Amino acid sequence: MDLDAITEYSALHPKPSGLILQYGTAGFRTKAEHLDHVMFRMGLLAVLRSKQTKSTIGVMVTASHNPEEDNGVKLVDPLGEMLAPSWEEHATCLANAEEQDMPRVLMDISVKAAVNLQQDAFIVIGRDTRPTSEKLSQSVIDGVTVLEGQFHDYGLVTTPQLHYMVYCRNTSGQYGEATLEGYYQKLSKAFMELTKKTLCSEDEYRSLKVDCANGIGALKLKEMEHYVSQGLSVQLFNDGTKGKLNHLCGADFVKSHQKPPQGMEMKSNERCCSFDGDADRIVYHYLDVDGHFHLIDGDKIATLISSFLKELLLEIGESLNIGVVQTAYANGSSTRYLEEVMKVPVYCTKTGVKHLHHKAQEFDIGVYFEANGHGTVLFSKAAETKIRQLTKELEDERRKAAAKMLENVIDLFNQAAGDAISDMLVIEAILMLKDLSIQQWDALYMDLPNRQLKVKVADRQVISTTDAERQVVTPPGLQEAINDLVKKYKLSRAFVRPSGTEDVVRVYAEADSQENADSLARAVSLAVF
Ligand code: NG1
Ligand code: ZN
Repeated sequence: MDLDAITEYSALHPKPSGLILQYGTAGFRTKAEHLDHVMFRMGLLAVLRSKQTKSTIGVMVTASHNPEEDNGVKLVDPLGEMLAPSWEEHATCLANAEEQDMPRVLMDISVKAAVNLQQDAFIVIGRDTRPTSEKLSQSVIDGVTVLEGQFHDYGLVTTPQLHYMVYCRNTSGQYGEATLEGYYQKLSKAFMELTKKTLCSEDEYRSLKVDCANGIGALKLKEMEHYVSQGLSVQLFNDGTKGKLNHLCGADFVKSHQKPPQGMEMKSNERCCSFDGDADRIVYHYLDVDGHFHLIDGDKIATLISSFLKELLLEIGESLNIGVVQTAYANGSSTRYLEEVMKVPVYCTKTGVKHLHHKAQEFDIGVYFEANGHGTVLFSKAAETKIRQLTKELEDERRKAAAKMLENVIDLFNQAAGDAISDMLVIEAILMLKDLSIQQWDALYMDLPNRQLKVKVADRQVISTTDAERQVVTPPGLQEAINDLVKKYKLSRAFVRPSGTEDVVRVYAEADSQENADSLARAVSLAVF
């Protein structure tokens, strides 16, 4: 390691003294102007991680659904998954080291993590459409170069596209080709195969309105459009040509305000969806004939997908186990429907996709979605091999066709990360195949009215939780206070937890009516103070 060169380059990306940042649930995220040194240092860290794992590592510059003025960075581990927890700690140490200490901290990490500095390193870099992203990704590249890592800059890509590239490169191209063309080809081939014999050919089923949050999703959907245009016609709104990123639109806005996005013309009963700013989340929505807004969130997406997969398995006659993974934010009605009506086992993990992803890996088929629309389906290697084998071996035509369908579903899901484009294509295919309208899908179960609030407190870390964040441990007395409030309402549930991405405590409540959910959420917020 050339410490002089590191010191010299680091001086071009100086750390504002005293600034402390945390590698949180989604990496580092804050105002873009505070991030230059973090980007440079994450370039350095990615090289160490790549040397240690002898694999390609990804660096994505994005702040997802956060305001346009923010930015962020996260590292992507070899199989496209989130950075390992011990390296999150290294990331935090490195980002917070004062200028003069940084080279030493870097050395310490490489010793602690037993990094062989002679090993080659390869980094892939991607960024979203924020005005600050290009310059910040250049700072990442500076960090990579000073440690003599090789790199490929994919430029503008969605977060899940970068995860896909990392996964492809570390599986010798078996998963797919590590190019955008490879990504579009793989997904569109699976989608077209799946939908070529669909029941319905009416235009109504083939057209979908997409709110792109004025983000990267718009650019990438435009690139992809012609690959799938025979099966699906997408009409893009909030494509970034006029509005501001994530402002009054996008999946996060729609989910948290339970309102239609601005900038989208919605007629009654038209099928619409919203991506978030880096296109790893998706929610669906529509207006009914009375003009009422209906949100179809990650929970209902998980339900649609798992019921489709269960039926396919039944048809194939193969007993692979399916598990659905949710967080405490999952609507109580969805959990009840999955367990009691669909009879699939449901598990609850802490918030943050890495926890859900990890749990979903325990099943032959692991379906995971956060209520906010971030999720995917994972197939174990054994299950995938079995299904591919069945498509060749089965003689019964119906069973064979079902196995082929499942094979295409495997190819259509992004196995590395939740992906709005891939999820959208899966959902569209299922709706076409089942001849389901958005209203019929919505009617699977009725969401319990719910409310999410944010509370600003002096130190959010005084709140600690257990039981997948559903119970408060500290401060003492708070859980009892919540229990007493919950008892006052019917069909009610409430919990609080410190956010991993914002300096707030989040409050969630559900109850038998919107008024009651609102009132419970407000009462719990007051108990938090
Ligand atoms: P925090 O800020 O920890 O609640 C939010 C989302 C998570 C996840 C992360 C990363 C909610 C309630 N929380 O985390 O689900 O998506 O951001 O983007 O939606
Ligand atoms: Zn996102």
